Amino acid sequence: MSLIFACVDIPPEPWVKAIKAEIPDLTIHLWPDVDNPEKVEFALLWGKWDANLNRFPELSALLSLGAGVDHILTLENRPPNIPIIRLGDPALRTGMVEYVLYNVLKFHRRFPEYEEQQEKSLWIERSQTMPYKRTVGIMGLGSLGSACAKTLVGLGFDVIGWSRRKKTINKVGCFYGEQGLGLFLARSEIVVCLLPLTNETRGILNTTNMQKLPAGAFIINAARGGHLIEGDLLALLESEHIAGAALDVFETEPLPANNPLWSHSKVTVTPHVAALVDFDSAATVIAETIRRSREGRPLLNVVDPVRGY
Ligand code: NDP
Ligand code: OXD
Repeated sequence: MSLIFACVDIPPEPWVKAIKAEIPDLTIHLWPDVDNPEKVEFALLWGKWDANLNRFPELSALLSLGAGVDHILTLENRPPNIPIIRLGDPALRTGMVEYVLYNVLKFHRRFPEYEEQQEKSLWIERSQTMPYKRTVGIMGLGSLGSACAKTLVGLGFDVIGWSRRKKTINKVGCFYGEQGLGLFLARSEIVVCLLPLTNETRGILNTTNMQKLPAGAFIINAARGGHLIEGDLLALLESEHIAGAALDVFETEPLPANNPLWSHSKVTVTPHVAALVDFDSAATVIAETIRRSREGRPLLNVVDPVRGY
């Protein structure tokens, strides 16, 4: 039994070590070096690449090295009918809550304005808004979105959320479906995108939708670059309808040096690091998938390829 590690730009050594510590008898091949393709049962995948997985006739699961699976669903030669597993690493929730909290508090407490003042040695006291008077809207109430929503509720924010299906989360105003989107956006003073990238959600942060946000709203995108139309955001920052943005993900990554977002005074750029996996906890989750598959037990975190997440 073996696993093929096929992750673009990810150094394999720490992964091999962490997974082998969990399952010592698992052979791990590094793409493209495989002597016995017919023995490969699992593929651990990340990034955009053109590898043909049909080389492995005995594949029994495609495992994502991250929570997102858009990179697997868009693989040109994806073998059909093989379960796709998203990474349910608890470290991702921790990291995402920290990233979202940091940026929500930054915008809520007007830190971009104080940073600008400091550059000019200006001592100006700005008004402070109580968190219960600040509405934070979370797009996507899944594993990451609901963890962020609950943390923000704990700090006293007025939290609303938007999902595909109806949801109930204590103290979170839940909107859902296309019919709920407009009402959700109209109230979101700080909007956080934590949606998966699917045919339905691609380009969702466009001019039409961002114009529905209250004037002076802030955008936090920690999901996928494909959710946000960068040109639309730049125009709305220019018109001051959007007051600022924290962006962790981009249509093209790494973000090209000549992209205007890098130097925009109202935009904070981070290099897709909002939530990073932890080798040890991720390896435990990966090993659990492999054991379940070997033992014929139901797999966890299985993706619905039609739904796209
Ligand atoms: P989940 O699959 O747990 O949750 C997805 C949520 O989005 C669900 O609430 C789902 O609704 C909602 N959703 C999906 N499609 C729609 C739609 N068409 N309309 C409204 N709501 C929709 O995902 P995670 O929380 O684990 O992760 C979200 C994304 O975050 C990942 O797909 C990945 O792209 C990104 N990510 C980014 C990281 C980073 O470092 N920047 C790190 C980790 C993840 P419902 O509840 O009704 O099903
Ligand atoms: C993920 C990511 O999907 O890091 O886990 O983007």
